[in-house]
Amino acid sequence: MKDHKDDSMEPSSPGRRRFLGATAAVGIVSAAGATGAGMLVRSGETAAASAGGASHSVKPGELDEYYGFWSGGHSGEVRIFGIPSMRELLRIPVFNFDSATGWGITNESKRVLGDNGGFLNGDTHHPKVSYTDARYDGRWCFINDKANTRVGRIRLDIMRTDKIVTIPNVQSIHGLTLQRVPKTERVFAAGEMIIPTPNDGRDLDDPSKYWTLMSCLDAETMEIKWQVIVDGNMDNCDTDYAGKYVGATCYNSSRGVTLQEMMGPERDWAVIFNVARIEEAVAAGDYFTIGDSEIPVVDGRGAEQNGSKYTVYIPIPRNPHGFNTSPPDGKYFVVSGKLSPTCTVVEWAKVDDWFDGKLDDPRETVVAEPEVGLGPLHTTFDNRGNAYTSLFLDSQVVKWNIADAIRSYNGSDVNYIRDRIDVHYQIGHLKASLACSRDVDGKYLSALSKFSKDRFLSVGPMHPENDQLIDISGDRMTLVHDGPTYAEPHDALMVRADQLNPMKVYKRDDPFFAETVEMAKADGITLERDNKVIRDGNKVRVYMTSVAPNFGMTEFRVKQGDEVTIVVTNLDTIEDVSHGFALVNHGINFEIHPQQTSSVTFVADKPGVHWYYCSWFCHALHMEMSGRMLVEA
Ligand code: CUK
Ligand code: CUA
Repeated sequence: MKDHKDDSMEPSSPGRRRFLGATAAVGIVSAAGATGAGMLVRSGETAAASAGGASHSVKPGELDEYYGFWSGGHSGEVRIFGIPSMRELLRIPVFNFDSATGWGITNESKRVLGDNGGFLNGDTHHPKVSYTDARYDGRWCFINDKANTRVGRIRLDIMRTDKIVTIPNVQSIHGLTLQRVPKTERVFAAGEMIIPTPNDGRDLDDPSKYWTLMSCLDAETMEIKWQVIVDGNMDNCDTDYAGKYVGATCYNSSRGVTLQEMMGPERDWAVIFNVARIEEAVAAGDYFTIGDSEIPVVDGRGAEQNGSKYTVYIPIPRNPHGFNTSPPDGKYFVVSGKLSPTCTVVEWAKVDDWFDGKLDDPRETVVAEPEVGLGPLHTTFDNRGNAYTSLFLDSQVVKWNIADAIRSYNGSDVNYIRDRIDVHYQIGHLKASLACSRDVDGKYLSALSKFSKDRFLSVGPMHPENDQLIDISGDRMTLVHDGPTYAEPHDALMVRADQLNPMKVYKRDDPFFAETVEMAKADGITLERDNKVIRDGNKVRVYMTSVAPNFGMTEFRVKQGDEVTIVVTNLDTIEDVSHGFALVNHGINFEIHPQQTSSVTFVADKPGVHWYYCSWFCHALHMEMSGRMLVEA
């Protein structure tokens, strides 16, 4: 019944056909052996069909139990959903231009975008919310940009991006993860594409000299503390629950530059970084630098000898993907085979043993390797010892028991597969509620399907992605919601509603617009009171307030060619009474939330009358909330 219209895993290579020929049978056999006839593959259950339980329904006017943080993929944004209703609550622009909020237009957002404000695109994959003692602490959400090699940080009190950093010496930040214990002081960003180092025109034709690096950022300052150069590339990554390690998958251990080459090896690896040893090396000056960059780079290469002082390379079958540490104690991590029907379970304590010199072979850290199905990508967890793995090729989520998988690996004849459910279709990431934290509760699982095909009305050749919600609280998984989404969520996480405490109105001393406040001070302006035009040569600064339904200034006069900065301070004190400032025919529109100051700078190059108006519906007289910019020729 599954119609895999997509073959994008590998369209035409004989390599994949060989692989499927060899392993499809294995996957099917293991599955059939697991749950018995009639229980194995179930058709998708709809919300209506499963409405009997209905604990997941959120009635109009009721609030959700969780905030869901969704990556927006190549839209460059991060989205917030209410879970379990799957209602979209907010889109937070990060690397993208956003017409509604003025992200990329205002001076405040341009300061965050920095030199890369010129790029109007990003590709967000892995949102991660900061921790204290492996519990969400509501400070920040970090997010990678695969397209332009950046890391962004969202302040969760105002739900706006406050820092963006470009990572040097690498191309494509794909994996992103955070230190959990004692709290998030470090952010880890895994470089994916391999390039010459420095990438200045040398070694173009010699991929044996292409490398990538793991980068560690200071979560508070967002400065890059150090990098580690590795063999192969990296894609997904995660940390332990002890603050000691970060690890990443590598799907290209052969350092290939073509698909065929990347599919060559029978085994690639997960590479684990020993953070304390790396930081000791940096402190001792045992590092080098690359090109113009001053970032300390520690040498973590040496896959043939299983790693270096700082790294260990654990062999994992066939183009591994997904790297997830099991809650609530962080005892294991699970890596998927992607082109192997297996998941590999590694015990973090055995990684300790490796670095303590107690093991001869990195594979001794592996405690289980269950067969789960075809195209395993990512794994998430409940609070009852079960893992849930997404199967891209099978379009399923498979639930399996970790302890039984370990028993099976040790030779016991036990069935570790607990359940399977169809998802629609071609699932990438999945994430259970609170599954990256000690508070894991085993209630809901989001399944981020790449194709929706027949699930919704047709909207042309491209269909929405389908983010499904699955109730995992019982023995059997139940599909409870289809959530069509726009390009293209890769990863999501759920934070309990009480774990976040967003502000209702801005504080007047908020750092987000502190520089603008400084500028006003230098002009002798009190933003909370003054409506004034300051001329400074051909630079004109227009300060105005807003209180629904009035701008403090309904006209101002400038000369053609003036560089005009408009600063609007919203004096409304009630949450949700936001105003917008749109200047007609100037490409300008931005948000000013209660007690916020926002500004924009442009050249008034067109003589005449130019109306500005409030773009955020705020009052019965919202239409009348407007004014004129008079530009003298
Ligand atoms: S990657 Cu997209 S499905 Cu960027 Cu986390 Cu696996
Ligand atoms: Cu102010 Cu609409």
